[in-house]
Amino acid sequence: MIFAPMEHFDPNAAALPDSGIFGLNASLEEAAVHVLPVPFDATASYRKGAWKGPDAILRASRQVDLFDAFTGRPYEQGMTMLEPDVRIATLNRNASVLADQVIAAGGAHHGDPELEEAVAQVNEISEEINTRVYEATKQILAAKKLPALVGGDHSTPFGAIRACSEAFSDFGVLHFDAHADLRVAYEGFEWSHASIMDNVERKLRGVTRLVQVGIRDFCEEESERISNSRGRIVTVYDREWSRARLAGSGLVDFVRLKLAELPHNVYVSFDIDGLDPALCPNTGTPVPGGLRWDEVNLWLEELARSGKRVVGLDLNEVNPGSAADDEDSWDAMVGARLLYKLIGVALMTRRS
Ligand SMILES: [Mn+2]
Repeated sequence: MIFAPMEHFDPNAAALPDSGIFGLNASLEEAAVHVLPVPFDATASYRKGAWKGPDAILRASRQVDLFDAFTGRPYEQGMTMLEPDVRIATLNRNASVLADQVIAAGGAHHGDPELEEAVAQVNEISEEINTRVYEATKQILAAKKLPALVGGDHSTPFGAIRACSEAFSDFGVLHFDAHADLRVAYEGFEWSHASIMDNVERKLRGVTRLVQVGIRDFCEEESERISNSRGRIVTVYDREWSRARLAGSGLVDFVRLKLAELPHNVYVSFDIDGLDPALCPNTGTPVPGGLRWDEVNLWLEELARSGKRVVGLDLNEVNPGSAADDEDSWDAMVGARLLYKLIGVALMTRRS
């Protein structure tokens, strides 16, 4: 494929159908942002399909307007989506067959040796995904690029968060989600999408603080975990957020106070189900409530103004649903716009 050099690129024109992410044709060297696709959703416990997220977002991204009233011209710094690691598709197929048996049985806690073996194999595959994502992210960081992972389910970014936590000191995670994701080995899967922040909190010493936003679905154990975390986990429950909104309180000040809890270097992990499900109707585990589009923009724009530095990010659980292959789904259109905003904000924070 022949790439048009960046200086001949017209940001006002329609994207070519075979162009790269957001219609850009930046080379690996030119691009400040390397988008890492991880089409894996084997531990999805409810509705499958997030493995199709990277491809659906790539297609829908060509429709996103490149000029943004807040972030300006982030495209000028170049963005490219890396070729998917073919091994991940194989791992996803193998793990999904095994995981489906376990999920259908309601987990492997009944002592059934066959199910226990299936869980052990899924855990092994997840570890391989973690290693591959970790190595890929380390390479992106070594090249001084911004890593932006696109899942896949929410188990996929662990390796990316690990790599960033090792590369930066004074480091924390800003986590948008409907779910607290603090379950210990959900359904027996050590690396479940529902356990990502449990793994981050327990296994990554470099993560000094976790700030969660949009949270409205959690179990009692998770709630106690947050309360007993001595401030290491700061959870902005959706209930608290919506009450502030309904009371007409100053949401800008509210957001600033919560962002001030983050360390200087921030990794943003964005599960799209943190949004109102009207914006992501096909996501794996939708929950009523959540952030409206203008509200998520408020969070991200205040993050850009906060003086913090975004060193890595992910967008996960975007499921295009049953849209035909030649038709973009609403979920993917929202996902592509959200990804562009996340990247634009991250680039703004790296400039200073
Ligand atoms: Mn979630």
